[in-house]
Amino acid sequence: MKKALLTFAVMALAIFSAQAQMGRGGFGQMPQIDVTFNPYVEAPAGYDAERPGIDRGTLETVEYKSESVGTVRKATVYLPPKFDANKKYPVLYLLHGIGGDEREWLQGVPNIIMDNLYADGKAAEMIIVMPNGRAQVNDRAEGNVYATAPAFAAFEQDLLGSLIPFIEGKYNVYTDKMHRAIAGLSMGGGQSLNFGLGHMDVFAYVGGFSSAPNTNTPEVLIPDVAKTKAENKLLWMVCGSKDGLMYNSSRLKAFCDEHGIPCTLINFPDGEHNFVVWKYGLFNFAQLIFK
Ligand code: FER
Repeated sequence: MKKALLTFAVMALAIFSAQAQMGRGGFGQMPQIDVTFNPYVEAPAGYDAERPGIDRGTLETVEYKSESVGTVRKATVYLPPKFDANKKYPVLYLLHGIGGDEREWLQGVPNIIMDNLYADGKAAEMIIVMPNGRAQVNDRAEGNVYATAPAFAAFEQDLLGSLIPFIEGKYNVYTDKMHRAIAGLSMGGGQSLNFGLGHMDVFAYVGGFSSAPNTNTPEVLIPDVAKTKAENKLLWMVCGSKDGLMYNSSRLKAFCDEHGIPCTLINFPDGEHNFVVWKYGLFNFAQLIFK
């Protein structure tokens, strides 16, 4: 009887801790890699709240012809306050998750976060392009969205071959790697790490927020340590401490630490797989690029 009670207690504890590790990310229990995180610094109160009386940027939707998909595709574009067509801007490509499209990031009020940063003089002026990263003919987030994961990989061709040339034709923007950044949330984080580190001649600044299982292994992302050290200017990540996807970020951080590659990973306290973490990601990443 005593033994049965003990067995029950041990089992209950095991189930409890497994659930605690899974968190609300809900993507199953994954091996967690032991890693030294960078310090978490709380974002100031109101950083994501509309502030009265400040200059505001604008949001617009653009359409471009995708050579690789064979359709006309949409992207949301943020232009900074006092946008001036005669001025040249750098560009941040900001990518969404598995359940999203070119409008998903609007839930994270990127325009408000950026307007506030500009009011405080804390970010370089930039254009933000929020594309649809599901590069297939029907790119709506409908049905079993997990089955559309291959289209997120296929976005590499659309981005490099069609979207970037379109943006660089439509807007007065710089066209060198030092003036291009790529970041994203979840599937978009995986895309950013894959495409950004895979094309260091195109993007100098790379950010992954709660990056998903589409993230390549560190050995694939960084086949040449010396080259990455020389060519990448920023590798910045954040993930919620309760997000079951943490291992995608932590194994890359561990690899970078082992090989002396500058890399940041912030463990967002009690963070889940949601816009609390992703807004924080944009707020911080935007202050580090194009400077
Ligand atoms: C998975 C778990 C999560 C996966 C993708 C995700 C393709 C993406 C989540 C998101 O974008 O929010 O196993 O496989």
